[in-house]
Amino acid sequence: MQFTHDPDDFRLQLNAAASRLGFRRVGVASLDQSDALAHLDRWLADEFHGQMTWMERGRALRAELSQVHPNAQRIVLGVTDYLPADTDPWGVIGNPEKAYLSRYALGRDYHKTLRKRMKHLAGELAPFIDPHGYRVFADSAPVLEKHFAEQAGLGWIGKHTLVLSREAGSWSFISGFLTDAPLPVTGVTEQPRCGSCTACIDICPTAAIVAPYQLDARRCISYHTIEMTGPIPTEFRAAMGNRVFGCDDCQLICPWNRYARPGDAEFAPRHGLEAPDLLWLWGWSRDDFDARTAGMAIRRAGYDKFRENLLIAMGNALPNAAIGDALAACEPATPAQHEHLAWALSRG
Ligand code: B12
Ligand code: SF4
Ligand code: SF4
Repeated sequence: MQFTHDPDDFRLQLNAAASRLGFRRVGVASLDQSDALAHLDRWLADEFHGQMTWMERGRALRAELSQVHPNAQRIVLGVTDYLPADTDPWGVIGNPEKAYLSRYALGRDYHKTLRKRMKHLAGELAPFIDPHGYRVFADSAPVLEKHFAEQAGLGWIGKHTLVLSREAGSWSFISGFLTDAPLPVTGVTEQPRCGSCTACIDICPTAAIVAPYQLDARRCISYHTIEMTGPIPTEFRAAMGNRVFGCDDCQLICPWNRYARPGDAEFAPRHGLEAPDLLWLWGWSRDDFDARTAGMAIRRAGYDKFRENLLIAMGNALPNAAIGDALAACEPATPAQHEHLAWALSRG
């Protein structure tokens, strides 16, 4: 298959279609990833992935993208902003009676929404290359998304390991598709602009960014509150504060996020979860949880895990009479809840 159209015209049309579909920026990269794979191998060898054994199992596929999509030749990546306006993140983090949920998780689950948009975008390329075989993804395929986003010119990987850009910071999701079409690659990679800044490393409550560009997930609150099962290690519990689903501190402090754009309406907060009272969340039944998290990323953690996280935040809120009473009345449903409850009560 050959690409016979004018590459500049292609880029213009690609950008126009992408912005109609709600992507701030898109780009096309080749599949070269040797340096990134070396970093991945070191990360796995250091066991920084913890219980995320799917990262280990997916290593071979990440390295051989033609196994993820047959005859893959190019990868198209897009970024979509999600930061909701005026949700006062530091105000919530600083108030122990509230619970902090990551800003990415306040609205609709991005996985489905962005895969759908990417599918539309892939379809819009038909005038240039038809038919082309493609596979869309949004954090849903074994692909080193950040590396390719960087290669496609969408930003650079910061010391906190997230992709950020000069025009809009890091509050963005990455999604894309692999295609068997030999599309012209776009753009130049963005000049890294972390310089001598170490703000994200310094502020991390659990010292999870163990060196610039290296994150030990086993220390990261996002991993503790979303990915891992079982009791969260004691050494991290006090530092978690009231962060009950994910963590944003390394982004909140980043100077480039002064340029953040307002988030896509699809990811606007639902059910008042931008600043909920801890006790309101604790009062949720399983049915309440199911009803109020339908179509949202929080649903993935599950009710029991969510309450395991809440118990730690409640321990961190003591002394507080109402929260103390709720803890005293708690009947734990999982071994981790048992352990977190005992820890929380010990702080009263
Ligand atoms: C596993 C995972 C996690 C893990 C581990 C994170 C990590 N840094 O690896 C945990 C659960 C901790 C996590 C947390 C979060 N995640 Co996450 N996660 C992923 C996932 C599935 C894979 C990431 C991966 O490949 N890790 C492997 C390691 C090797 O990669 P890495 O640390 O990024 O290292 C790269 C560079 O830093 C560099 N590098 C590594 N070592 C070195 C050393 C030197 C010297 C140099 C120069 C470079 C270098 O090379 C590596 C490869 O490119 C991606 C989706 C995807 N399929 O890519 C989403 C993804 C990275 N997550 C995302 C988000 C939003 C988050 C959170 C913000 C959610 C939250 N608010 O709680 C946090 C942020 C925490 C943080 N500071 O990274 C977004 C990031 C979007 C963006 N703008 O970058 C992604 C891309 C999902 C998406 N499709 O939007 N995540
Ligand atoms: S998400 Fe939180 S815990 Fe994880 S690296 Fe960033 S600041 Fe540290
Ligand atoms: S806080 Fe500083 S070091 Fe960290 S990503 Fe932002 S600019 Fe880079």
